[in-house]
Parts: sequence; structure tokens; C-alpha cells
Amino acid sequence: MADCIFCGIANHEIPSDTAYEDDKIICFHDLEPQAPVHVLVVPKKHIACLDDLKEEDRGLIADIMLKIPEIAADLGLENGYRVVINNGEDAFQTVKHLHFHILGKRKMTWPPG
Ligand code: IU
Repeated sequence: MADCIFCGIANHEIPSDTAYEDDKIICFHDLEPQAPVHVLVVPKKHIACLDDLKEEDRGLIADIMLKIPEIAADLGLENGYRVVINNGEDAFQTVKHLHFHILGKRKMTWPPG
């Protein structure tokens, strides 16, 4: 989608520090990490947020969920990690292209801020 930064990263028009990539997914290190390890798992298809998911995206979302533990293992997150989706304004979603944060290598707190 034009003017979407994460589409630009997925298309390699914008550089990123890529941790994993396949034909449907790109995972790259967050520019403003909130933990010692902080990557974003992004579907290459432009989907703005969870509310825009369609039945046809079922396989893609399953692929992402199954890939996350593999990426976490590759990043050495053997003690656990947090997966976050900020969905919509109240959740402070700043990039309107669905993405899954993986944060690790520090103790998380609960409830989240
Ligand atoms: P959010 O869930 O939409 O709030 O998270 C967007 C994340 O994307 C946030 O952690 C930013 O630091 C990160 N990010 C990035 O890594 N590279 C970019 O070019 C932009 C945002 I724009």
C-alpha cells in the first residue's frame, strides 16, 4: 500500500535490520527497542489492524503464530518473551499495518502500561 512504511520495508524499498523473512512474513528489529530484544513480525500483505482480518487471512495468521516461537528461539529467548499487538487508538497503535511485537531478554511487568 502506498505511503505505508511497513509495506515499504516488506518490499525492500525501505531498509530494515531483518531477523527473518519468507514469502509472506518479514521480521525486523524495532527502531526504538523497548527491551534488549524487540522485533516486529509483519505480514507482507497490507492489513491495517486485527479488525480488518478476513477469512482468507486465517492461514497467514496461523503461519505467523507458528513462526513466532521459531523466531524467538533463533533470537535466544529461551527464558520467555512477550508478544504484543497494539490494536487501534486506545492501544497506541502507531503504524497502521498489522504487526506482532516480540519483546525479550528482560523481566516484563503486568499489567502493561
Ligand atoms: P505500534 O504497535 O504501532 O505502536 O508499534 C510500531 C512500532 O514500529 C514501534 O515500536 C516503532 O518503534 C516501530 N517502528 C520501526 O521499527 N520502524 C519504523 O520505521 C517505524 C516504526 I515508523
